[in-house]
Amino acid sequence: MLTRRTVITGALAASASFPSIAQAQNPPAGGQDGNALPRTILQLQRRNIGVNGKPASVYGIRQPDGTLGITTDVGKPFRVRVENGIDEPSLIHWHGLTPPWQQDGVPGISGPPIPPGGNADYDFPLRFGGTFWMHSHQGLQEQLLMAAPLIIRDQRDRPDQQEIVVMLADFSFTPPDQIFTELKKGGGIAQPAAQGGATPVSAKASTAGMAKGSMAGMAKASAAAKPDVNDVKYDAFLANDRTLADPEIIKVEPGERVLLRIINSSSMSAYHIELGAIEGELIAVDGFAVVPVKARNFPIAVAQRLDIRLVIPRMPASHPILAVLEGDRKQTGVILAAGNAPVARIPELAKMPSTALTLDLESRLRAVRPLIPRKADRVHTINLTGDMAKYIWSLNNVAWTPSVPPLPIANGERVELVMVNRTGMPHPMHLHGHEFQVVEIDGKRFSGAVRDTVLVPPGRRVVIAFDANNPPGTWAFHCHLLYHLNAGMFTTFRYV
Ligand SMILES: [Cu+2]
Repeated sequence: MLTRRTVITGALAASASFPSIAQAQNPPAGGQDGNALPRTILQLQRRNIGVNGKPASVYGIRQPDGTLGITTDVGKPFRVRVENGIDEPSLIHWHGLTPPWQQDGVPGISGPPIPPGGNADYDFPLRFGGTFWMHSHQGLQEQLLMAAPLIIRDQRDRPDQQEIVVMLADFSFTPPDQIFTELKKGGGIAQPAAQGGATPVSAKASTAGMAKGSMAGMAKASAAAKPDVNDVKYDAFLANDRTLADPEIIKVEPGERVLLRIINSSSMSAYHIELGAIEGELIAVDGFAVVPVKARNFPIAVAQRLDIRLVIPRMPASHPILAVLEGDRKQTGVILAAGNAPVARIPELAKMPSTALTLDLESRLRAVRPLIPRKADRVHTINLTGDMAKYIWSLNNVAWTPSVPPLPIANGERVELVMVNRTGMPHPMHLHGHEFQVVEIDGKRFSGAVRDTVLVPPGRRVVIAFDANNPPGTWAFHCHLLYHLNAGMFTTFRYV
């Protein structure tokens, strides 16, 4: 049976077998700096935050001046030095960007992790702008908030709007390796009844109860009838490191335009973004423009981003921007304070439990710049598989180890990935190094969003297309739920 230890040691063994990649990192300091932009230093650090009135030691990715992450401009090179200031190896993935494969930040795939006290340099062109993020791909560090915004401004960004980044995270006082051990033992998991082997659980059976459920109905519903989400019981949900007991309060001007850049950096948690009385305009997902969609709430799966334009009403008022955990009442958020209105305390529980995320919005999204229509040169079918009871997660029934052969792709091909979720849980699937387009949901073709992470709910079939335009190398493809990834729901593509 696959254990976390075998995955981790396997990854280390794999990185040890890639000595040539070490040379791709740490080029001579200043070797190519010349007159070009200076390198932005990003320090991997321990830092302390307060959660539920208690101190918490977490990680952070900060510039020497304290700035979390990076804000830069499209067209500039991404010239960064990562300095590892923590006491274990680490490596940072630039989620959604398209660097050369050795700079993609996946330990054992792109290169070795950076040892404590070491550093690595990155330098590649930024092909597009938008809302991205960075996070550790090493072990379970992401659960300890080793993540930060990565914002690339472009011509879409109007000078007359205030930009507000909202970074969502799930937090536990339990150490991440203990969370994983308990998941493997079945502790703390809402176990669906009678789910033995890798048997598909009917999506309709597991979500219909929630969709229809009143609170009373929910309370009576058996575990099997609840949506199979939220298998980790978190202590808190954070928006910009804070809970609603002490939320970030952001000054805005009545009548002003705001661009919300919402980043779901949670390890395991998806949300419904609730804008309250304000109607927002969704203009991009995962950094890529979509035909605008107006609504007061929007779903966001793990690792996804939403760019939402708002116009603040002219009356002085405070406007909570909330993220309600899917299938639950727990919520987090920030408060936009316009004018001199009092800021009301927002409870940490919503009045009603929310539903599990669906593909309703995904199926309505349309890319502003879709891929050029073209027949696929290569199609890979990837069944999302697993065993909830043993907490083994896999692709095509193979839990990843470094000896799993990569799936082939070739330069210049149009590749389609047919993802079929044969488990009872939703999986947000992420492809590294290539933006993709959602082109089919359950047999219906359409010109959907261009993005880097797409949710595949239980029982559903989602097809994505991408151009194999970032050779050579080996690229990760995985479920972005941290403990699913850690359990083996991961594979690679390799240019052949
Ligand atoms: Cu998953």
